[in-house]
Amino acid sequence: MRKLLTLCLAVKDGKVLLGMKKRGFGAGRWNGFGGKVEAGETIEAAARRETEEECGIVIAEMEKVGIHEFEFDAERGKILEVHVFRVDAWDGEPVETEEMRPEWFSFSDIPYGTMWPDDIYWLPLFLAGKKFRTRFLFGAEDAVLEKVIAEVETI
Ligand code: 8OG
Repeated sequence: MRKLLTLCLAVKDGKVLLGMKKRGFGAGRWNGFGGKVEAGETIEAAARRETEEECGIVIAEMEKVGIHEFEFDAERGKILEVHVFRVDAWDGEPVETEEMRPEWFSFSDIPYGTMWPDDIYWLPLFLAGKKFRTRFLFGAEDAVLEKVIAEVETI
């Protein structure tokens, strides 16, 4: 079984916009914005919808830069396929919502200690403008048990 999700990271002037997830899956961690792709929805439409819902900005320009496949040891066979977008232009200003508290972070000051444990392996590629495909297997307490990180030319 495969579930499609999106993850959107806005960048501007050497900073990336993250949000502190306040509830649900990944609560207590800084992350980009995104969520599940709904039935009948394109991946891009889901990325726009979730980003607006979670921090109020309306995406004007974005590019797909990566695809992750996440699997949990306790739930083998269920793959979370997360499509990652770099957001280069948008309308509005980020605002706190019930789900996320947005904040800008310098590329040199990313809070990896309070992010998903896989992020430290691929976010540097993202910040360097690379495209990537990854696979991660998580164990207890989301420890990374296996990882494959490939830089690619096209997504
Ligand atoms: O709808 P919901 O908030 O549950 O969607 C989960 C969000 O978290 C979605 O944007 C995809 C993202 N996400 C995962 N796993 C991981 C991960 O390991 N690292 C990062 N950075 N984001 C993840 O589902």
